[in-house]
Amino acid sequence: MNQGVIVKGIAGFYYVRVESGEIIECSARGKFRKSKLTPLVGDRVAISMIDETHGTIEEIKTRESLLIRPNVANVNQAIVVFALKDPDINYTLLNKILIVIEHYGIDATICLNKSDLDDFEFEKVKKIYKTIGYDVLKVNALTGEGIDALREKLKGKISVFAGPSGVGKSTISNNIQKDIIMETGGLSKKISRGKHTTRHAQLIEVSNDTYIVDTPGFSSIDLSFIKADELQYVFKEFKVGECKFSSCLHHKEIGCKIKEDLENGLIPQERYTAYINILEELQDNRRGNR
Ligand SMILES: Nc1nc2c(ncn2[C@@H]2O[C@H](COP(=O)(O)OP(=O)(O)O)[C@@H](O)[C@H]2O)c(=O)[nH]1
Ligand SMILES: [Mg+2]
Ligand SMILES: [Zn+2]
Repeated sequence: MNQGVIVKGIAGFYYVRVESGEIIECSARGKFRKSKLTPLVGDRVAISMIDETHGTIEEIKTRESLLIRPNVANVNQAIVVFALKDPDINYTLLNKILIVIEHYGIDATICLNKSDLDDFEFEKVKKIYKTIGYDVLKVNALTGEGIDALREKLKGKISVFAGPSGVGKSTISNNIQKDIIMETGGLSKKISRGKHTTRHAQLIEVSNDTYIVDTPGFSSIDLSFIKADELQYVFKEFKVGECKFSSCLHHKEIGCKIKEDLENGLIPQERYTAYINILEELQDNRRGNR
């Protein structure tokens, strides 16, 4: 049996990249349909071969994560792209994206592009987000500066890019792919997209066992699926277990450990402010929905 990863799916066919580097066109065993388990791009699978280029998916490995939009399994990390300038960083959006990523249980790396336009904002972002455990990279997608460090972060993982439009996601992604093609002497196989098929996400192989998802994730950030009293758990710098009040929202309560951490500089003020703003937004939504 061959092991591989589904890099594309179209109309009931799945394209599985196997260990030899070949792409095998596969159909799935009927048992998956019966158990309502649909193979997804990103799934790690075991296949049996029908002939040299065709196979059958026999087994789908347990998924480590599952994104809904784009619908991709086993994404390990999100590269959250913002521009240092043009457009300016929208911190509310950055925090909301990080919340969604935490909710999915995948890692996040913050990638700040357009380093040529600014050298002041980067230190500010780094100070806030490195403190709380996110890696913060600086790149210039036009010159390729910083792209090597980003490529290093991608190694051995399935990564999705996220961020608002105009920040340089496509330019970064192209830059990464361009270098890959040069590395492999033009052998990199880009799978052509069928002209009349629905647009599905696919994986682009950038080096051995290293993939990027071809469409950006988290395009619209709707946090209404998070309950107000659960928001605290997706702020990873909040040591919520240490707050002595079990139902504390760390807002107006007196003697709260989170607010103590804030005063002692263990939680950045910007993050606490974001927490309060989003908390009130979630509470308002609930009231509005009644
Ligand atoms: N000055 C500068 N412009 C950049 C850089 N990277 C991308 N751009 C420009 O920013 C604009 C938006 O880039 P694009 O990749 O389409 O952004 P996307 O919407 O996030 O995919 C384009 O005009 C790019 O040429 C950079 O590092 N520096
Ligand atoms: Mg784009
Ligand atoms: Zn508290």
